[in-house]
Amino acid sequence: MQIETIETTPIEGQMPGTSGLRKKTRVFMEPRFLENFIQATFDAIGGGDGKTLIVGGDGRYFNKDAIQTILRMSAGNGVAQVIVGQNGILSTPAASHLIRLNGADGGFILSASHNPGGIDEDFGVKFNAANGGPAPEGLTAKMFEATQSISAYKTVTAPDVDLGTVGDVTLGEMAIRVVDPVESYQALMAELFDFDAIRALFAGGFTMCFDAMHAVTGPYAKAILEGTLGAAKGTVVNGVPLEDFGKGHPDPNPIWAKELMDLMMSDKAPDLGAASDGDGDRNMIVGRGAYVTPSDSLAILAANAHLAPAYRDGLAGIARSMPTSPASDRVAAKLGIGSFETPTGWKFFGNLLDAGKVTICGEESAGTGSDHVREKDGLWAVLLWLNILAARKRSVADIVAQHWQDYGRDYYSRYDYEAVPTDAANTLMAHLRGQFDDLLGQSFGNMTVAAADEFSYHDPVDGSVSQNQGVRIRFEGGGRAVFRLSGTGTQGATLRLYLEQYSGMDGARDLDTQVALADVRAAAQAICDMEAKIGRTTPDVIT
Ligand code: VG1
Ligand code: CO
Repeated sequence: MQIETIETTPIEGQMPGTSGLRKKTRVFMEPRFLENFIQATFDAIGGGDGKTLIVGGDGRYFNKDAIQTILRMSAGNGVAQVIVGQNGILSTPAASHLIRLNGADGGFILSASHNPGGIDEDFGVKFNAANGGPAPEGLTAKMFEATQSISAYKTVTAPDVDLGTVGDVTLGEMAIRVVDPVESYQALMAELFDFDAIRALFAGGFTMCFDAMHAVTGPYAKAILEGTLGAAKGTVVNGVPLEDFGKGHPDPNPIWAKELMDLMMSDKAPDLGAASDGDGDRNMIVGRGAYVTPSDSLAILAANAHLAPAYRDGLAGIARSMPTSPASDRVAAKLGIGSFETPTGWKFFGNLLDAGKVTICGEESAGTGSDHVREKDGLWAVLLWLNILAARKRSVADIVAQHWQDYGRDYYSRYDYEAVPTDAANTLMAHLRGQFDDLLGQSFGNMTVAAADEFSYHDPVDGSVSQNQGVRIRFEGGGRAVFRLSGTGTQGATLRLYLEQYSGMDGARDLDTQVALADVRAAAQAICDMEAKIGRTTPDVIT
């Protein structure tokens, strides 16, 4: 098969964000857009010669076409072998596992995660490295550089490869192995958790609703929860992946998984409610009448992880992204293990996990994971919760309440302001950055500023420094506001305002979250001069 070199010119805007390159689907479908980015990735990793890659995606619109392009370009770039999920399906954590299991050189994951899918919605490409984790900043910088100087890409002319059947095929000299997307992931979960105990839990009448949101976790959740663990048929809802996710936002939070939330707050609620996102790396956990914030979930999972076989010997350490509440820090302190604060995005956990400094990581955006892969893992979090519930034989609400009693409560909420004109968002951030010194000791309503700065991360493993990772304002009395601009949006800027208030050990633990955060919210909005800078204070989404 003849390798073809096709001339091209750089296309603007191919800088990967928090989690890969994410754009409107129609942008990805423009001539050479995907090709340029894929070739730039090959160029950044020193070419494809002799390499083994994993390829798969979350099944959204354009997934199959993009995979065929990537297969042809892999053959054009001399790749030796590609392992691809049947019908092009792989969840992000399953792809991470396949990279590690097969000693692959990396992998392409096609997904815009929690963003909606469809021809008029969003698409994305992530490249994960040989450790199974998202490309670190050094690599994404190289990829971006390559997009700016690209002059040609390599491909082959060939008909589409049949990805519908598990087995081995070839594309020219390149071997392609089509694998069941669930099989090896399920085997890994069976190693980590006490499946017998979870089976006994379900056999004893425990009920659950898992909302796969018409996204990639449907087949995984059905096989594991209903198939292997004996959960009742119908436990998994919206379990068939659709190209447009049934026109929903596959984002597992109380807003976009509202049906599940309503069920869990009703008198028909099962014992556990859970949901995952487009590509299967996020999770939402709700008990009967009790929503668990992702920051609390991380802390509770860390505090109870020893109840699952994989973590029986304890944790090496815990890492959380900076905007995530410090609830997990308190657990680390009690356990006498290290705690780390990283910038937003899973790529920053990779070094800590590889170096064995941490075992469990999490983000406020509903991402939790461990050293079993190098991605956050939605179903893993659900299974760890199930394992803990099976061991402790208490309700989710009880476990959360007990945790707050032992550690105090971190009230937490995130406000998202979407499609803000980019200039206005930048002006607001500049305004914040310009007043750090003046803010110290100033009062806004009931809140007095104790510290104000911008987060820079010094990676303790490789010494790299990542600047401008978000503005932090700490208030006296345990309040905090964090401001940052999203790196996953596809329209204008998304301003994220993260609010938290610690109850202390003796404070009220049963307040309504928004009531508990009213003072810190008012102070935060005053400090950034929100109304004047972006023309509104009411967010699009509150989680
Ligand atoms: C968001 C979240 C971040 C998460 C990222 C990718 O980024 O805040 O915590 O890691 O999405 O998640 P941002 O820059 O928009 O705030 V997903 O499920 O794409 O893989
Ligand atoms: Co995701």
